[in-house]
Amino acid sequence: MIFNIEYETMPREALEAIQLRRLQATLSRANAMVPFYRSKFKESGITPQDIKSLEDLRRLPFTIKQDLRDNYPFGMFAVPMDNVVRIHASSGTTGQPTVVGYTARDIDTWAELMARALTAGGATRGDIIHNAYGYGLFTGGLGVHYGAEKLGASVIPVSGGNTRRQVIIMKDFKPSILTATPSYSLHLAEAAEEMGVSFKDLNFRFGVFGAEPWSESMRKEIEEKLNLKAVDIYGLSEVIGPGVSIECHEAQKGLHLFEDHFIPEIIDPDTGEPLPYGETGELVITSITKEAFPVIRYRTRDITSLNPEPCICGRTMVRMNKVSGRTDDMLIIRGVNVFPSQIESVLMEIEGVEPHYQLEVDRKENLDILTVKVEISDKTFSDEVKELQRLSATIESNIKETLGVSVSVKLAEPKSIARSEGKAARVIDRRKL
Ligand code: DLL
Repeated sequence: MIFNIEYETMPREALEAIQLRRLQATLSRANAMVPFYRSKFKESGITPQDIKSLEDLRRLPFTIKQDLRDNYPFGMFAVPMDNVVRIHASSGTTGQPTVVGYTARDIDTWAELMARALTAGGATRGDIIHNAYGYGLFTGGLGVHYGAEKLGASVIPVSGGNTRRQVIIMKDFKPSILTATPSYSLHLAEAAEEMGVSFKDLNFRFGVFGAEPWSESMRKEIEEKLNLKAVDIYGLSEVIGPGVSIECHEAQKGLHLFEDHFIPEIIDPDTGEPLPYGETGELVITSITKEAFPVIRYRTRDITSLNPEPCICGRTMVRMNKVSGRTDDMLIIRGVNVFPSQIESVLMEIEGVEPHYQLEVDRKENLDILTVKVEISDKTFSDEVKELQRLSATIESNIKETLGVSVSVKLAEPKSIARSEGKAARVIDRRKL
């Protein structure tokens, strides 16, 4: 570790003192510069000066995605526009895009965080990073890119897409680290196989996968198919982009959250009440060093829990468990709550099934119907009809047993489900059409 090791292994008391100081400065700036925060604070009868301890943070109101949309595009910026050097935006697939800005110092902070993240994942200066996160308004590509350069590694800015060319680059340049969404990494593996390139002959040591939920079983699948160690990275554009938290390569268990820049809380998504360490709920983040776009008690909608136990790697920062999904991706099927990643977990444990699936939700006669469409392997595809019926029945009963929900299963031909070049679209909810 070469970056700010003193923060990552700091005793809690010292860390909290830094957090409080940075929080107070952020609140004052937000209050002075962002009309939205000023009126929110006023409404709740709180001034930044009232926040005298980290516990006081709970007295502040939440910020939600709709607040960012209401202030589209630049209304939440806390610096004059001539201090903003970069703008990113979310894709807006679930409504109006949210727009975020960075000062030159923010870009530097982000690069430093990503360098720390890559270091925790196991990267060093000598590594060659094949960066297949999309470059553009999405924060994945440029986020990894700046971090890799800050670290001194060599980055290949290949972005997403043009998959066959990526395989040739992997073969010829011999990168040692792959950065991509988990779903795109499987697409790369498939393309390589079609081109007669084996990951066993490539040089990858590990991969840094994130930007979408992926289960532990998917991790196993990726590690096997790509012949590398897979670590999970988390982030969101509203908070900074990738680099909010990452697993260390030593433990691969829980994502260390960079608490010198972000204060995490877990709340009950229904009541907004804070939950203690260990309990699962919605992650809320307050940024404490961002200049252009600070967020105060931002409700991420991501479901996870926090673990304060020290890690075998030596970092003392709190760990987030793997995000199981977003509150708005949760399917409620006849009263049962299901996350796509839970279905994924069950599917990946079944022989003959490929890691490509889609969930279709319909409503018939006032009943929710969930259809799990999953690809089968070439070998299974040539099996007798009776065998396929048995496989279908096994999937249905395993899902029913594990998640308590009845689904109907459609076995799909190999390579028939659309591949993603970024975040996979796992759910088609026709109830919303
Ligand atoms: O996805 C930033 C990112 C880029 C993270 C590359 C990691 C790697 P957004 O496009 O704003 O930013 O989407 C953020 O994606 O609120 C989560 O719902 C989801 N997400 C991100 N990382 C993970 C992860 C980027 N490791 C939204 N596991 C977040 C599960 C994730 N979900």
